[in-house]
Amino acid sequence: MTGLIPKVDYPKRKQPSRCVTVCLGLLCAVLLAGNIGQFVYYEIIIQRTSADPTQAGTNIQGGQSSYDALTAERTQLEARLTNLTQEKHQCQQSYNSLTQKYDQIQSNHKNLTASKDQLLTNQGNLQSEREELQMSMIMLRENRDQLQSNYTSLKSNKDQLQRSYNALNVSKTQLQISYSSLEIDKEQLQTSYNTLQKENDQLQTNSSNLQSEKEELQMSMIMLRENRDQLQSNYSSLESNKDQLQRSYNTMSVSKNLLQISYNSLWRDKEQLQTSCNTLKREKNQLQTNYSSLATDRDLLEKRINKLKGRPCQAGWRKFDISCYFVSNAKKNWTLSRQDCISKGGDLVVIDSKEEQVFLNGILAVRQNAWIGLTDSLEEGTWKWVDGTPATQTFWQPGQPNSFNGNQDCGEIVPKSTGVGEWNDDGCFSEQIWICER
Ligand SMILES: [Ca+2]
Ligand SMILES: [Ca+2]
Ligand SMILES: [Ca+2]
Repeated sequence: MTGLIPKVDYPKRKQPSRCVTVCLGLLCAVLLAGNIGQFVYYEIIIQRTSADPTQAGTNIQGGQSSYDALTAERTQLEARLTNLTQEKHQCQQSYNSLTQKYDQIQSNHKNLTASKDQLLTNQGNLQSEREELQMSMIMLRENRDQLQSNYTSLKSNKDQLQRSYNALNVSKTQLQISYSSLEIDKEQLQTSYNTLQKENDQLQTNSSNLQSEKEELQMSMIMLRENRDQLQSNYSSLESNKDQLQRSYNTMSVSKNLLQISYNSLWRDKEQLQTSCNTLKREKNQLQTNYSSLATDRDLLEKRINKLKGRPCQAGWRKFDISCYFVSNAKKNWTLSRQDCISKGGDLVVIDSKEEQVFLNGILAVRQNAWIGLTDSLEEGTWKWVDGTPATQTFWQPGQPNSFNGNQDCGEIVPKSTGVGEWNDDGCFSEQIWICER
C-alpha cells in the first residue's frame, strides 16, 4: 500500500521559498545601510567647509573638482538608488507574489495533510481488511485442501460408481428383455382380466336382479299373508254381520208389516187431505169472489164517504169529518141521553180517533162534563162503545176508571183547557149534558 501514494517531503519543498525570502531581506538591509552612509558622509563635508573659511579659499579649486566628482558620484548613486528602488519594488512584487504562492502552498499543504490523514485512516482500514482477507485466504486454502481431498475421494467413488453403472447397465438390458416379456404376459392377463370383469359384472347384475326379485317376492308374500289375515278377519266380521243382518231382517219384516198398516192409514189420510184440498180450493175461489165483491163495496163506500164529507149538518149540529155532532143544553142520565140521540137519528158519540177527541174537547167549556157512548154495564171492566166495538184508543184520567163504590159503569168526557181532554167513569144515573153523533 505504500507504493500507491508517493511520500512527499514537505520540509524540503518549503526550503527555496525560505531562501528567497532571506536573500531579499538581506538585500533590503544592505540598501538601507548604503543610504544611511551616504547621508552621513555629506553632512560631515558640509560642516567642515563652513567651519574653516580660510582654508576654503585655498581649497576652492580642489574642492570644486571634488564637488564635481562627488556630484557625478551622487548622480551615479542616485541613478543606482533609483535602480535599487525599482529592484526593491520588483523584489517587493516578487515577495508579494511569493507570499501569495506561499499561502496557496500553505493551504494546499493543509489540504494535503487532511488528505494524508484520511489516507492514513484508509490505510489502517485497508490493512485490517488485508489481514482479514489473509485470514480468509488461509481458511480458503484449508477449504481448498479439504475439497482437494474430497475431490480425490469422490473421484475414487466415481470410478467405483462407473463400474457399478456398467454392471447395472448389463442388468438393465437383461431386465429390459424380462420387462418386454412381462409386458406381453401382462397384456394377455389384462385381456383375461377384462373378460373376467365383464363376466363378473354380468353375474353381479344377475345377482342384483335376482336379489330384487327375491325381495319383491318376499314383500308379495308378506302382503298376501296380511291380505289372508285381513280376509280371515273380514270373513269373521261378515259372519257376525250376517247374523246381525238376519236379526235386522226379522226386525225389518215386523217393521214392514207395521209400515204397511201405517201406509194404508196414511193413504186414507191422503185421500181425506185431497178432499180437504179440493174443498179449500173451492173456498179460495169463493174468497176470491168475495174479495172482488168487497173491493167493489170498498169503492162504493169510498164514494159514499166522500159524499158524506160533503153533506151539510142540520141546524144546531156541528160538522167534523164525515159526522155531525149535537151537544145538548139539557141534563139527563146516561140512558135517557142515549134515547134522545137515537130519536134524533144518531147515537151517543163514539170516539175512535185522537182528532175526534181533540174536536170534542174544543167544543165543550171547562167543567162541562158530557156523556159519551162508552159503558161496561154488560161486563164490569170491559168497556165497549154503543156500536159494540171495544175501546182500544182511550183517554182515561189518571186513576180512572175506578168504578167508585162499584157503581160507575158509564163514560163521560172531562174537557180540559190544555191537552186533548180526558175520560172518567161515573154513575149512569147522574144527570148531565150529552153529545150525539150521526
Ligand atoms: Ca165517532
Ligand atoms: Ca163499572
Ligand atoms: Ca169514576
